Amino acid sequence: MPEKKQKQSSEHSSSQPFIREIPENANRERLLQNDPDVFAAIRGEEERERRGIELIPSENYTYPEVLAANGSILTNKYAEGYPGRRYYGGQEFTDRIERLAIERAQKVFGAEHANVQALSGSPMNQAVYLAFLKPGDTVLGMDLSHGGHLTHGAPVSHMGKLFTFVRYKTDPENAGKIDFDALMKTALETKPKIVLCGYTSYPRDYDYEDFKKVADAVGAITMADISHIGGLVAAGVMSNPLASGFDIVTTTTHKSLRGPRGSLILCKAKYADVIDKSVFPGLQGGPHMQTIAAIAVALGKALAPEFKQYAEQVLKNARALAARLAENGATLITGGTDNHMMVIDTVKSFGIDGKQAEIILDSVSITTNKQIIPDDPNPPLRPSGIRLGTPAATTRGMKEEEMIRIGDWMTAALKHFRDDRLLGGIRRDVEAFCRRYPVPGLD
Ligand code: DSN
Repeated sequence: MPEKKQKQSSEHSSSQPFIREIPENANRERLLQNDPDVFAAIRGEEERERRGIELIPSENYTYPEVLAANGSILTNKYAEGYPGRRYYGGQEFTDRIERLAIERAQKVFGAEHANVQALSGSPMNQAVYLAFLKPGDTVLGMDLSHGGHLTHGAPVSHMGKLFTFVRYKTDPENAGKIDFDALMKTALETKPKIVLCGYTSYPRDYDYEDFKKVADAVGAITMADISHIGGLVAAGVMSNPLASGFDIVTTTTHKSLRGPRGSLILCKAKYADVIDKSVFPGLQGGPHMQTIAAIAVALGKALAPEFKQYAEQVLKNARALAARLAENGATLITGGTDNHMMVIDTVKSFGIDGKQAEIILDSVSITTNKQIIPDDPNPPLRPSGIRLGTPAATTRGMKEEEMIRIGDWMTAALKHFRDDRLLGGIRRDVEAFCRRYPVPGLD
């Protein structure tokens, strides 16, 4: 090898980094100097997240380490393909990162195969449908108003137009139970290719074995979208559909899992190839390597014993908050919760719709979201309820005692929403209370 080249390669070896370490805040400082408008908006959001109680059940505060990976120079790199099989050069580190994310996902969830590239929740589910279905094929999925997701066949979604989604419902008067005899009958009549369970507003756990029986009776693939409870399944505090023999499990990584905005598709080894090809090149181009690095970090955290304690506390907090809200006169859809979330029928409880309730709670620095309830007579932008959950508040260190205070503030505000003085007082109390609970990545 010529002398010059040898010298270059030793200069650039990983044991002798030739880049300077950038001081932690230098990039923020540059943003402040060069784009004060964007900087100010980010600062505003930081302050909002610190000042109030975050109860949207699909949100969380991620780890500082995830923020570091997600904001890294990995955003510069194109990496179409999979580790060891890329289309562009320079993949030494991206391959290492993606392999780490895959191995950790397999370990955390007990999965035979993991794809970590789908950009977020919607493409993740689309990739699964497109892997197994032809246009017009049938999927059995949960009705949107009973807790299903937009990508589970809502008529306004592209997937709802491309495939035939047949909806099943729950019995809100009977703890949200699903009638599996009826589901079996529907499956035998409609011959779905996929039997899908999963939710965004279903406050209960599933019996995955029953879904599997239905799917097996018609030779369908079993698919569970556990986006909301991904962290709780990872920690082993809620049932894992893979343990019941499910074929495909999808989850976003930014909800109870506390990672970056991304997703995982977990599946049996026999589906690895069809799933990987469906994500790339079927649906997407270059994966977001900064996100994949941040997913690897979050999955590393999920393997630690502290994460199980966190997940257990999320559930305890949800039970405590649900119990207090019910004691204070709130009507909870299905009568309670088995997971991290609850849905309140605000029309029945307080005589106001979900949009009004969301605005009232916003005004006292408690963030929730308006929510349709089963077979809601009201439209989605003015539905009959709100949805709330405990992952984010638990991340800040709040426990059952704090949940009781939050339940009291919420019901006082919703019952006496015309009393501006009372609302002002609650807001001050909430904001003073929040100062005691640090936000990871900010405090
Ligand atoms: N937007 C997410 C949720 O809040 O459940 C799912 O897409």
